Amino acid sequence: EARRIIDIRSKKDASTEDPVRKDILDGLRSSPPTLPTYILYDAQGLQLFDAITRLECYYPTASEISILTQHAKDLAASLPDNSTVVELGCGSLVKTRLLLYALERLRKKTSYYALDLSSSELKKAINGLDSGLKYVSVIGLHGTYDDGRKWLARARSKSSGPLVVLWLGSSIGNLSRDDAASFLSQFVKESLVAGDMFVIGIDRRNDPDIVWKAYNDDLGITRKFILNGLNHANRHLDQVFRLEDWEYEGVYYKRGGYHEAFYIAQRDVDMRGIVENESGHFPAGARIRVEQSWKYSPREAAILFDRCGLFPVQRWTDAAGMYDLHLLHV
Ligand code: AVJ
Repeated sequence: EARRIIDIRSKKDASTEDPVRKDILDGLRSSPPTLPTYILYDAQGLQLFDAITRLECYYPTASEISILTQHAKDLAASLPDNSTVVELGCGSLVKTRLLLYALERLRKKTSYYALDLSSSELKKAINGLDSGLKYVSVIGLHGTYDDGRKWLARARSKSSGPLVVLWLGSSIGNLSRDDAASFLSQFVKESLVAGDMFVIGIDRRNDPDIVWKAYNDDLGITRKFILNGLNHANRHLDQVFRLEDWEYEGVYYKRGGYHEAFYIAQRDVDMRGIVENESGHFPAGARIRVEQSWKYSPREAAILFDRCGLFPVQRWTDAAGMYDLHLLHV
């Protein structure tokens, strides 16, 4: 019997104008030019990302899995009874299932809501969980982070039970430090109350070579993942990107502590037909940024939480000291 998915996408997505197209064009016109990071996560992109998480070089997933394998029981025990757990970007649920099964073993009644952007991948993920769960209920939420935050605010006003927001995989790294602070603050202010909790997994500022290799694997899976974003963009832009015109490049900025993923023009590319004016012209070597992956030292993470009204409860780290899982309360 299939688990339920609730479509929480905001109405404007259903109107005639295409908001994804607008985001793409806005990004291309800005300087430096960018593409929205979420274009990486269509159904194909989610599958490629899942392949990345199985690469040996992509250590954040392995680190987070090792933390959860060791400490899921502690974490489950630290969450309130009868809580509503909402996960931002649940992906394949390989990691989350460790927590859900720990909650089940502790017989802790929990309503788990898995939010993601692709309903087909979401369906596979939630229906791949053990169908015999008695204490943990599982429901899918189809929408963006923004839709999720608004949904949570409504859930908050309807129920007085504790809310827990789960944000794994160092996805927070895709926001700049300031944007991460605003994003978390907005959740705290609009959707949560005192006693609610956040569980956040964050990659550390590790050895620059190791970080760079995590985003530049020998099999070229990351390259495929990033370049697939152009296929997704093409579905909203009348196929303006010719895939052979673009190549992937990853750069790690050691001082700032972030990795950037770019599309590099392989020859002179003219998209002025669709992006009017000079910003539609990309000479060979020109770059379009699609992703940043910010890393946090434990100190930087503490500063971030402090700015957002989140109080540290506990922190679990992997044996190699490369990754942290934070439990925080509002
Ligand atoms: C899932 C957003 C955390 O930025 O490390 C992996 C995505 N991009 N390889 C990251 C990603 C390239 C990943 N996050």
